[in-house]
Amino acid sequence: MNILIINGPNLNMLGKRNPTIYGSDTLSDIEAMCNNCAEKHYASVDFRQSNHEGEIVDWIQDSINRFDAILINAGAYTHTSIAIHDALELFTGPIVEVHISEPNKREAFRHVSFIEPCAAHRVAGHGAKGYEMALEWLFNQKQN
Ligand code: CA2
Repeated sequence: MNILIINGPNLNMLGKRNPTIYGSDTLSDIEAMCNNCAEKHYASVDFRQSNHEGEIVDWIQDSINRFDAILINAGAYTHTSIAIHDALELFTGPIVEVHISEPNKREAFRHVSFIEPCAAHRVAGHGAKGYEMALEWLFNQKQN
């Protein structure tokens, strides 16, 4: 199983600011955690981050027929991007939406997700560990 992991804007700042909301793990720590988890399941992950909406749309389009699943933390684009929503609709494999915090328990403008209608599963509010939980969910699907 080959999984594309997409991280949206500002997630490159993880572990460097706002530890009370997002914890102290850096994005590199999360990448290492995802690689370890995938290895245990004889799977591979391609872990990426971008601050640019169009680049994320390009990655999703290019992932069609190249990846079995997408795990996405679209950051603030979660709440604004119809373009990312439309690109995800083209992908036929499972999509998992991940958030470090629980946006539904924060400001009202974070309560809308344009990713959610495209996702087979959502993990939010579990910190960096949520990425591992999302991967484990995907691996369990494969067995069912
Ligand atoms: O909880 C999440 O994972 C979010 O996707 C994070 C986004 C936020 O806009 C979403 O509502 C929820 C923000 C990521 C910004 O990450 C930072 C990390 C450290 C310092 C500053 C920003």
